[in-house]
Amino acid sequence: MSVNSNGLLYFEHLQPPPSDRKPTAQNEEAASDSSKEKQEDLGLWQEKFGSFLDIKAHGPTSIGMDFSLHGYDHVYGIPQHTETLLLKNTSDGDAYRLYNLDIFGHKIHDKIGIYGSVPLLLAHKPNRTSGIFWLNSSETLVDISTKAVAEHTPSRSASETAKQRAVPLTDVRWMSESGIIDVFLLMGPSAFDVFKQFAQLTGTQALPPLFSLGYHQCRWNYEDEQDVKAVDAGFDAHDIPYDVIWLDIEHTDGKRYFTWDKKKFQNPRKMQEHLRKKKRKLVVIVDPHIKVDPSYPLYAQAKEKGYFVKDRNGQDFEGICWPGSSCYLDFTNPEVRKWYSDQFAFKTYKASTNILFVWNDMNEPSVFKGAELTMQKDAVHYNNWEHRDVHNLYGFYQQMATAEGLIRRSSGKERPFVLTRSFFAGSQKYGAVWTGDNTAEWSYLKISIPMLLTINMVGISFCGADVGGFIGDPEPELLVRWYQAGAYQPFFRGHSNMESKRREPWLFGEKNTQIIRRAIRERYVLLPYLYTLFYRAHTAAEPVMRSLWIEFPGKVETFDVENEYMLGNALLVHPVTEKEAKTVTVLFPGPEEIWYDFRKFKRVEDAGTVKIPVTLENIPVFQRGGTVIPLKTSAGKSTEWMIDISYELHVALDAEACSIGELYVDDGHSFKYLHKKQFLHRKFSFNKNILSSSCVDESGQYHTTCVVERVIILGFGKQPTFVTASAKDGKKKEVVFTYDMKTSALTLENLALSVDADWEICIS
Ligand code: MIG
Repeated sequence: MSVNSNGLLYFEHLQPPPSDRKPTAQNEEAASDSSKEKQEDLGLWQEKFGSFLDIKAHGPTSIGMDFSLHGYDHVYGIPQHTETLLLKNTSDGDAYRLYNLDIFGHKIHDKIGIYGSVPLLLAHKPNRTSGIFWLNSSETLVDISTKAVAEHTPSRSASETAKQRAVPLTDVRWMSESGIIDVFLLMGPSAFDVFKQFAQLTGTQALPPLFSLGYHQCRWNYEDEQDVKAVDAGFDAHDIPYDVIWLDIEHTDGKRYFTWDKKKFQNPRKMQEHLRKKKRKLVVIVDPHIKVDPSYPLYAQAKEKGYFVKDRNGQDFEGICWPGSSCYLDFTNPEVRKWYSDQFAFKTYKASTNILFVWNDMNEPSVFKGAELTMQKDAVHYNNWEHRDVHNLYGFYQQMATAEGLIRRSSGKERPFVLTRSFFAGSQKYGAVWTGDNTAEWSYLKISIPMLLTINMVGISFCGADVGGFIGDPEPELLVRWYQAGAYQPFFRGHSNMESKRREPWLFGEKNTQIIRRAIRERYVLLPYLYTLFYRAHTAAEPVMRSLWIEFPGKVETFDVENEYMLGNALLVHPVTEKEAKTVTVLFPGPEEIWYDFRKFKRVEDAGTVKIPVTLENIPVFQRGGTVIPLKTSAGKSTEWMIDISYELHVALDAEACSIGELYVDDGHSFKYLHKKQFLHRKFSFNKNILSSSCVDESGQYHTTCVVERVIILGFGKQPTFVTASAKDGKKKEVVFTYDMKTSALTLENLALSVDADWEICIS
């Protein structure tokens, strides 16, 4: 990698405003006057944007720099855009823009920034990954140009002639509106090294409470307590697991967050007690704009304490949002964050209980009638930072304060769950993100995969897209396909717009209900694996959802694949994103890899690109040979109903008839795994016809009565004669088994092997 090889390193020299040019109220008037001459007086100290005037208190500020990536022609990262996984050449179009915006009905294949930004770019060539982290939270543009250059190889001996060959080169140019050049070059050499290096700078994924990996049911809006109860009961009536029901902005008293609409929610505490008995949770929305209303305590207090963002004249910045005239809390101020997090205390947030968790929306921040629907850049934050300097951090800080609030209300004991729409580098420490207002069309289902892969690549594993598509009404087939895709993505929530028709999973006929039920149940059964992956994300910065190239860094054919991905290192997922699909074309990286159908256990015959037949029921998911996946033997009504359900291991053999995998278990909700080391981290390995369970981390201990009940070994070559199981220093006992000649799957039943003890299964 070389820096400034195109000579594009630059920075504005800060200069005192010439006294005759100093921006004043008069000049401002003058500028809004169309007289060109007067406008030029202020030169670069102001800018007009539509009807908005941006006065630059510090004058012109901008910085930029270029990087050349030698040998690379695949670059990724810098979310969030509705774009392909592989970043495109920008030389004949728009640059990628990083500027958090609320764009309702955003278009597909657009380089304008939406909602969140992470200024991390990754570059990959065979077996080598590098990263560039441009730490700047002002509006940023990234230009990318990939080309082939001639490389001259001098002759090594008299007999050899000098050679010319074409090698790829990618130039990346970063430009930011303000701030300093603060850039980190992450040298890998592997993608996993880059993830670790980035995590050292920005933190790792917070370990989610287990319930939040279940299915979430959301809508704008669930109307009232009766509606909530009825939807909750609908899940039981249709035997569909779910963990969380959500309340959007209409649950509040006039969009005053932390309050309840007294007519629709007369007894929110009782409603939560009802959900608690069902072992389920509630998530409510809490937006950052605060209604201008002196009788609203939150507004009155924040006003009095000076906690709002100011306009350039030092008054509280006022914008229009859901509640009408609103002020915006200045989350960049640590004192404001502390105060805000105190608002989540049970005694302060009336009728909130410990099953209530939080959703932060509109935190780009969204300002109706603002320039590009956001806050003016010349608004002023804590310590006199202009909004232009910190824009992309606004949502990050709100989520930080919210997560701290939820931790603090539990006296530091419980893990928070906070979903945010806006994000920045490091948001992974505070919870989950989603991709905002997508549309109920096939193309949005398709683009959600590269969008989520990109977000995962920059540290934020816990992300998802609204299942079904937020805007509009999905045809039933699309809804079904979206559930099947979402079931194998990190954050799994169905959500729909106010104008959309109701969309609870049982409203589309018995057949579709059944298929959706099956997809959600597959998700619940898979949770031990998913939770283990989140533990790896939390402790080792490994993304949960991975583009193929991350797992197969030497295989060029995987570098631009964005219609399938790996969930951890063991599952290959290829969601169906075409209407009326009869087949999907799956790329199975090979040839040394072996792949098995995750549900039918049968080995995939050929490597490479294979046409797999599908029906509406199928989710094309494949297990990689050499891996062990822990599952539950069945699903329950919610994650909490499943605590005692036993485990099942899927042991998929590789070419050497070996495999290896892990299981992480803890109480699923507290910080005891951290402070009291109450967890289990187990390893399962299969070698020479022996499957053994051992401990990965001796420092952790956790008691569970759960057992491993069933083991399915995929790709077992022959019918065994005898199978025994033994605890490390205990008695051997014979195991009941069945062998399926057609699939070569060997099933061992009624094992009752402790999860928290060492044991061995020998097959002869
Ligand atoms: O502009 O709170 O993306 O999920 O339902 C609409 C109402 C405001 C936008 C969010 C969407 C949410 C909606 N919000």
